[in-house]
Amino acid sequence: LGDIRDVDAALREDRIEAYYQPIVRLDTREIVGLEALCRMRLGDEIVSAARFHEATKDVHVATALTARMLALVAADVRRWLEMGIPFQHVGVNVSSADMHGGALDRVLAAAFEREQVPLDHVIVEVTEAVYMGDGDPIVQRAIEALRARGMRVALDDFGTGFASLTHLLTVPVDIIKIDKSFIDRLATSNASKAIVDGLIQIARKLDIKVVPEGIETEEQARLLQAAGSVLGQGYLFSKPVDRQATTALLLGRA
Ligand code: G
Ligand code: G
Ligand code: MN
Ligand code: NA
Repeated sequence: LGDIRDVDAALREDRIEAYYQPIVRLDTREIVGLEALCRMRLGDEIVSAARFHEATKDVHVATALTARMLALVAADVRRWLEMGIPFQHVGVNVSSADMHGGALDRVLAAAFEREQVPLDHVIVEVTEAVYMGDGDPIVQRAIEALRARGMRVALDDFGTGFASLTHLLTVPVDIIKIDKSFIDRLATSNASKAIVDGLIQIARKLDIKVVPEGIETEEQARLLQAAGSVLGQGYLFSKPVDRQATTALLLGRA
């Protein structure tokens, strides 16, 4: 596993699946969106993306995996829209290879337009590691191109890169996803609490939405709500689940 050949085989044998984790309103726990996460089927086992992350450093594997995920996600969203589910948005994760490939906005637009899914339902999650230092102009242009087509951009794992705040000066983003490491220590570390409170304030003043990630306890949810966060994501609300389970969640029947 984690080997390029394993991911290649999974792609060829149609063993890549899209799982989804809900993003909820902290006050009502209503689902407002989803994050799509790729999984590999291996016999009866479902393997998480963390375990084949190494292979996605290969440009061809990363590109093929993104293409497959986009096709799966776009088809799922079309089904949910056809079912009349008041579905707001889905986040897709993209890799450094995708961002540097030069045509990411076209690839995404083509995938969703093929399923007649309007692009304003799409959020592109760009991980901080993709930025490397201060403002890669290629990444910046890629983000601008996505937004020009009506997609929204989220900075994923926000706070883990040493230039996090600098990005807010140079890159036009719609959403920041506060990294789980800050949420883990929210209730026990004054520094974590201060940083998270500060990020929520900064985001509000910049008209950027925040999604704290990795919420596992009611105490964390309460602290985040008190700090002014409207939304949240984490195991407290739901783990990532397959398409059928996601449909049940969206219909309120889970
Ligand atoms: O879902 P999981 O905990 O396995 O995710 C592990 C890591 O893999 C996370 O950093 C997540 O962002 C990344 N990841 C999950 N799904 C995808 C995907 O479809 N594409 C890319 N590029 N990364 C993904
Ligand atoms: O890097 P990225 O933020 O895309 O990673 C998302 C991954 O984090 C998902 O694969 C998901 O499995 C994992 N995750 C989401 N919520 C929680 C949580 O509450 N606790 C833990 N341990 N992992 C989570
Ligand atoms: Mn993500
Ligand atoms: Na994250």
